[in-house]
Amino acid sequence: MAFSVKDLSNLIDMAAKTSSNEFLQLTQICIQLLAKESRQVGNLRITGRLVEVPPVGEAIIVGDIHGDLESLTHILENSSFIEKANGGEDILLIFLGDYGDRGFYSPEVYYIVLKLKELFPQRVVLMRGNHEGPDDLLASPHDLPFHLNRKFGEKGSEVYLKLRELFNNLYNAVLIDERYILLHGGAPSQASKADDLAYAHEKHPRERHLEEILWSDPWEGIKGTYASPRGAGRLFGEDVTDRLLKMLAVKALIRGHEPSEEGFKTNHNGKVLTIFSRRGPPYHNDYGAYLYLDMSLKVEEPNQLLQSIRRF
Ligand SMILES: [Mn+2]
Repeated sequence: MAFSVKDLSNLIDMAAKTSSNEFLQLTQICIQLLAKESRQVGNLRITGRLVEVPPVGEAIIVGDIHGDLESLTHILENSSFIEKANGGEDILLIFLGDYGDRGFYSPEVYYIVLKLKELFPQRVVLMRGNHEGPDDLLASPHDLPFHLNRKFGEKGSEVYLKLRELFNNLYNAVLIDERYILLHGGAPSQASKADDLAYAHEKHPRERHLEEILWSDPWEGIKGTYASPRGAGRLFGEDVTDRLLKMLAVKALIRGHEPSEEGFKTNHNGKVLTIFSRRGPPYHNDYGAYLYLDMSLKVEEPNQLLQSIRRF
């Protein structure tokens, strides 16, 4: 199926008009795609739910969307992802998780994201956020089921259960070799090897890696970790960041999870970059941001990431 950039509006149209059956089918296709992704998929090396990417080509990195269709549309249009992927360019579209909840267009956002995965399976990487958590650790308020019922009527519950199945197949983390580690919330403070990230979902809840990956936040001026006001995950200090970066032989941590007025912020002397890609209520940020990254660029110092930010 050939797709041109002009078809972005078609895609939005399809999302508006989708039936519950079509949505269910699309979700099932993506569950199967994700479940069978292992070892080598295109340029990607897959271990458990960790993706390793060689530092070549370009990557568009998208933070929390939370049902904000306008911001998602802006990013797709502005980055020309569909056009470039169709043209065979070496480009990845990586989502840091939190697709739904707290936004009216949560079903439509899911539809577009999943459709892109179906169309470009080797170029779209879907990570897990705390709003796609495991059964015992789901974010609250969780209004996705409400929006699915609004859109699909009584079939909304069936669609919701299918999406819950999808959550369990999303990725815990993405490692861009020698450059960056990407995950939704924060550094798993007890991790001692890459496999602790790759298999965090299998070790949950015996070990806290997955909880911290999905829920934690960086904090200044502390050593180790402290209890988080979120009630899950931890606040982690620069020493925890340093340990993770050293363990994975990368220079910076890229994550979403926290709204920031400018759409992005840095912590721990630039070694943690937060990207938040949705705008407006119920959050207080006037700007959203995403990253357009040339992966081949060697990282001399973590702050150079700021040049790759696209704010809107
Ligand atoms: Mn989050």
